[in-house]
Amino acid sequence: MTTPTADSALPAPLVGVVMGSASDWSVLGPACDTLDELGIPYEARVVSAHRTPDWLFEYAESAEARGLRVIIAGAGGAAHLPGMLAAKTLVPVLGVPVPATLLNGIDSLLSIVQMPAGVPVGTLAIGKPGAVNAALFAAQILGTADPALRGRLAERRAANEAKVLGQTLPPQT
Ligand code: RP5
Repeated sequence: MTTPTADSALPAPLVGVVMGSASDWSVLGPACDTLDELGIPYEARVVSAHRTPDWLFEYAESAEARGLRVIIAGAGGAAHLPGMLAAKTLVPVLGVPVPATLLNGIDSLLSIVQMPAGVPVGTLAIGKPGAVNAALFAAQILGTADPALRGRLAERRAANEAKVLGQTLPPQT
């Protein structure tokens, strides 16, 4: 099946970044940027639970054998993509609610977070902050078995800390 792709330049993806529609790319793109920054190979694909259900099953069922260790799944509206993926694989799934409807992502958040007991989906914040945190969470999961990656994460935290500590407030007007 041919779907839009935007893979990392590195070979052998460890993280699958999937989204329900190409219209979700502006939200999920920052997750890929964060994975790039940390040197984590990924693949990015459009996989729709309701428009391409057979492709969803194929993607989830082949994920582990293809070497994926974490899946980041973003979707808007009813947002059943992360839960359906999680139902078909033991690879951990991190769900990112996308603000795609008049409900601004609250619908997606509630749909993704309310998985019944038995099939977990790790749910992040709505929109780009959730996408970036999903990438960082994926990095921390991979980092449990990759000391060099843990080091890069620690450097990133230290750089953010130094940035905040170096901030000064402008004079009040
Ligand atoms: C969901 O419906 C997608 O994840 C997207 O957020 C939303 C709207 O999709 P489009 O109609 O823009 O393709 O399946």
